[in-house]
Amino acid sequence: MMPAMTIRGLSLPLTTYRRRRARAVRLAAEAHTRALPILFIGCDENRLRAVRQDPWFDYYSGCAEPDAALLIDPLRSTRDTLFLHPGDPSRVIWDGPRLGPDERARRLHGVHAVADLSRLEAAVGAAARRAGYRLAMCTREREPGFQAEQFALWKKELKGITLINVEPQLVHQRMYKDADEVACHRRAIAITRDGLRSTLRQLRTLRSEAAVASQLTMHYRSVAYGPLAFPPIVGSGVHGATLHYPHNDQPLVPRAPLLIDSGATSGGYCADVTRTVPQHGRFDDRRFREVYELVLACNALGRRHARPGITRDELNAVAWKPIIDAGFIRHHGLSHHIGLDVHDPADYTVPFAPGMIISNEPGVYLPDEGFGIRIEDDLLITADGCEDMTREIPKTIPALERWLRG
Ligand SMILES: [Mn+2]
Repeated sequence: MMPAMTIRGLSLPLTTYRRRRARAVRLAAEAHTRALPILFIGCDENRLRAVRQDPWFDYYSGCAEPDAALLIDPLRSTRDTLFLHPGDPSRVIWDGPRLGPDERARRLHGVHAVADLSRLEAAVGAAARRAGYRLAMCTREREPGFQAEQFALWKKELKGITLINVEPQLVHQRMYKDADEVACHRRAIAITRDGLRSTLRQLRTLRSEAAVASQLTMHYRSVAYGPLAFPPIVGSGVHGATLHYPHNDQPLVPRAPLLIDSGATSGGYCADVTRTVPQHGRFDDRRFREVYELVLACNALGRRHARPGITRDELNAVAWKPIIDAGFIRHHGLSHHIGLDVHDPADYTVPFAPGMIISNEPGVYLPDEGFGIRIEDDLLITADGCEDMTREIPKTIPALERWLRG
C-alpha cells in the first residue's frame, strides 16, 4: 500500500502549466527558427529546503519535489516529461514519503510522461540530437540563480551540443500575470499587510532589528506556511541607508527612522513592500519629515504615470524628478517586475502592459545624516493605468502615525 502523502506545489490549475509549456515551445521555436527541446532543472534537497524551488522549474511544472527536472521535447508525441528521483525506501521513515516517477505523479502534474531521474542525461542527449544537436535552457547574467548554474553545468557536460539560452524569449510569458497569479500576489500582500501592522503596533516594545525581523518572519511564515519572498531588511537609523542591509543585528536606535523592506509569498508569488517609520511613532523630526514627504511625492508620481505604453526608463525619468531636483542622488531604479522571483526576469525594453506587476520604490539614502527612506508599493498595470495593490498598507504620515499608535 502507498503511504499517505501530502502533495505540495501545484499552486495553479494544471491547465495553466500545460498552456505555459505549449507556449514556451512556440516562443523558443519562433526565435530559433525550429522546434527546440527545453530543459528545466529543479533544486536539490538542500537548496529547496534552505531557499525554495527554482522559479523557472516551478513556473513550468508546479513541482515541489527535490531533485526533479522537466524536459519539454516538441519533437516527441510524449512532449512533456517530468523526471523524479525514485527515493530510498529506507529513508521514508526519516524524511517522509516523496513523489516518485510513477503514474500517480504523472496524473498529478498533468504531464505526458514521468521518468526516473537517472535517465535524464540520456533523454536530454537524445532530444538534443533529434533537434540538430541543440538544446534550450534558461540563464541570465544579472541575478543568475540556480537555473543559470545548471546552464553552465550542462554546457560543460554536453559535448557536441549547442546550448541555447531561451530566457529572453520565455520572459515574455512570465512578465504577464493571469488572474490566478494576481490572486496569489494579492494574498501575499494581505499576509504582508497583517504582519507589518502587527509588528509596527508592537514596535515600542521591540529592542533590536533582529526582534523586528523575527516578528515579521513569524507572521509571514505562520500564515503563508511557505517561504519568505526574501529575508527581511530591517535597518534602524544609519542602517536604513544601506540599500540591501543584510545584518538585522543591531539595537534599535531610539527615535531614529526604521526602514523595513520585506514580503511574504503565496503560492510562490512574492510581495515586496518597504515602509520607513519613526520608531517612537511620530514624524516629529523636521528633516526626516521633509525628506519623507519628498520620497512620498515621487512614489505618487510613479503611481500616477505607471500605465500601459510607458517604459521603465520613461517612468524613472518622470518619477525621480523631485528627488533629483532637490539635489539628492538616485541610487537605484524605481521599478522591477515581481512574480515568482521577487526581482522577476523581464525584458525592460517592452513597455508596461496590463497584467504586469511592478514595484514602485523611490528612496533617498543619507548615511551622513544617519537615515535612509524608501517607500515601496506593488503596482498591477491595468487597461488604463495601474492599481496600487499595497494601498491598504499606509504610507502617508497621518495614516502611518495612526497605525503606529495601534
Ligand atoms: Mn523591490
